[in-house]
Amino acid sequence: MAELEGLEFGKSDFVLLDEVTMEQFMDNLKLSRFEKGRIYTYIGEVVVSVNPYREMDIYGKDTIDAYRGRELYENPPHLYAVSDAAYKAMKRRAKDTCIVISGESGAGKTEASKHIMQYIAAITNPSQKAEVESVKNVLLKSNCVLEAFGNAKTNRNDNSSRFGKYMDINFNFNGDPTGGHINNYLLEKSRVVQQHEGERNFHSFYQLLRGGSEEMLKSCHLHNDPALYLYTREGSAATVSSAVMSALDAIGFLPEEIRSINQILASILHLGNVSFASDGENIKILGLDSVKHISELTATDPDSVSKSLLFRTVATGGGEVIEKGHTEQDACFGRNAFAKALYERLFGWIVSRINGIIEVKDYNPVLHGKNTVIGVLDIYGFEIFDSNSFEQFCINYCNEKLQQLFIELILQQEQDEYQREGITWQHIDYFNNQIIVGLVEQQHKGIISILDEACLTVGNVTDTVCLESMNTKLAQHPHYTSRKFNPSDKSMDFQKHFRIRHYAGDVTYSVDGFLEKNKDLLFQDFKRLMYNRYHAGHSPLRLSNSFFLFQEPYYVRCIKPNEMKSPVLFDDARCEHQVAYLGLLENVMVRRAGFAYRQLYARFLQRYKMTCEYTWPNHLMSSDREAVEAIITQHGFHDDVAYGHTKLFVRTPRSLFTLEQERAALLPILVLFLQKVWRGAL
Ligand code: AOV
Ligand code: MG
Repeated sequence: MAELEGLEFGKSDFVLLDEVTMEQFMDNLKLSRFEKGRIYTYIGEVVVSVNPYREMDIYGKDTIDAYRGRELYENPPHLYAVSDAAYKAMKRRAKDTCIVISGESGAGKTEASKHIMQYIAAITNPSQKAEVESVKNVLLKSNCVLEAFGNAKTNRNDNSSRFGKYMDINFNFNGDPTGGHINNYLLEKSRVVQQHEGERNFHSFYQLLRGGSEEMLKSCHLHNDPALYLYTREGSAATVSSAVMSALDAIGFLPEEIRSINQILASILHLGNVSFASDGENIKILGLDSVKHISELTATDPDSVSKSLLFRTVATGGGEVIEKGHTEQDACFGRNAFAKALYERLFGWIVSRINGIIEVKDYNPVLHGKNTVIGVLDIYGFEIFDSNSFEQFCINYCNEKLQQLFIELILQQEQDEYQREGITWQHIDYFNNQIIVGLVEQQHKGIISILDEACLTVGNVTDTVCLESMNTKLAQHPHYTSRKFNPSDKSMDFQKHFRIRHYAGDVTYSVDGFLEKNKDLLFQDFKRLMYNRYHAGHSPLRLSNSFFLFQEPYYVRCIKPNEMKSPVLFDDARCEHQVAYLGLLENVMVRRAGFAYRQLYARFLQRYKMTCEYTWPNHLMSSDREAVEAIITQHGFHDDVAYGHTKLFVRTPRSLFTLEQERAALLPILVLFLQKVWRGAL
């Protein structure tokens, strides 16, 4: 528990509250912490972070130095302390760790992930080896590129992540980064062709138009005004940086690759400007110049481009293949689908290219020791808009799943372990959102199964028919409703809407386009990612529960203080709502009654036996447990521990810290001793 801050900053760990009530929690969060510029507070090892919406002077080199190698409770709460804890755990125990960042859209997840990466980069490679420096450089710069292509302004966040990101950093036995891997999940590609009012397309388009050199724009037949292109017309032109081009260069993209990226972006913009007119019978292309540019930029024949925009190839009953003319509506749909697919592949290619550059090469476990990993998970946050579609459904499901993992690990497993170990324990109740996860993913009855079934059904199954099927199958579900069950609710349409009571709030979804989007191949990947619980290998199944069996997770829980992006406003109701649905109060209760540290008797003994005369070098007691009791008694920590069937439980980290210090002080003496033994002096 962090104790070094003065009393004026309240409790730096919510576990220390006099009473665990919502009132005390909120007072501490708002009055003692946020309003005094203390944006981080702990619940044990979990960091609660409130977005300050202003530059904070807490990320400089001095701060990094203050946290380097220190224990959590030695300094005021900070992301750096948790990053250091994850790093130390990985290094000391050769264990993979991960940092999971959650919170709603605009709560500060992506910023947190960047600070974490920066910290890890800053504290590693003290000997400045060139190859390690270059890996670190690529890892840091890749954020800038991923944000350019995967982030956009939404109504909730000016720099909103429109994809999920899980970044692995690999370390050698020295604890220096040797490489990494980025997994990206479900890019919101519909944004390429359409944005909500007040929102923008991906940053990359504006960066190209506003930041590209005159020569480059000319070669792509572009003008620098986003208003000239259908796909960027809606979004106002905010200031853009051209940092992305230099980042691509610094990462190692070749000049011709950068040129190709620009050409694909330009082709997408030109595609948007192709429109169609119908004479009643056939349709024709308006904007042949755009077609010409596309064909030049993609090195294809203009006639083939036109043809692919106007016709589709269909198989007849007799096995023949014929070309069928599009209707005007089909043609627009096809054009948009093409633009989305192009962008999606471009994004996928950029990520795999970065991965190719940073993948761990020539690693020999025999020579270099075990290769360990720290993962940083930064997904798109829970979001509710005026109109919510399939994309929001996926994003919110993803958040629901993350909350479920948090509950399982922090609230459930912790309590299960006390029970298993025979530790006296007052059970804490909490809301388990498994029921909502089930509503979405349950086999046969869940929403995804219903959608899959509809997609497989031959014949004219429409989104509305699918909604009816959901209404029938989910009528009894307490977290599902639709107009059918709520005839008086005029905010919902019979044919169109259903509502899910999510852990973070009610969201009304419109089923328009659900089936089409569900068929999408990328979504299939996303589903596998979420579903598969037993895959132990590398991505793309990182969010599955088995993930946590192999990695030790650390949590950052981000809170958005207000909807205005204001640095001074703390909206009590909105914040309290987030604290409630994130389960933070329950987290405090479990933690408070709980124990910060636990270890198997044998392992504890192995590490600390040198600190006690009765256990060094070997003990003569009848069990390891008794030997551990001897260590604890000698240090006077008896009141701070509980003895389980197989493990020792330590309440506060301070006791452990004392033991660690003593061990560290004794180590040089021990080394001298051993050297003498080896030399035969003793
Ligand atoms: P998100 O990742 O949680 O939303 P961001 O990390 O993008 O949210 O944060 C939103 C904005 O809040 C940033 O662009 C900054 O202006 C500000 N901000 C966040 N954290 C800090 C900080 N520590 N210091 C200063 N400003 C901060 V989303 O990706 O939309 O779910 O999908
Ligand atoms: Mg983000």
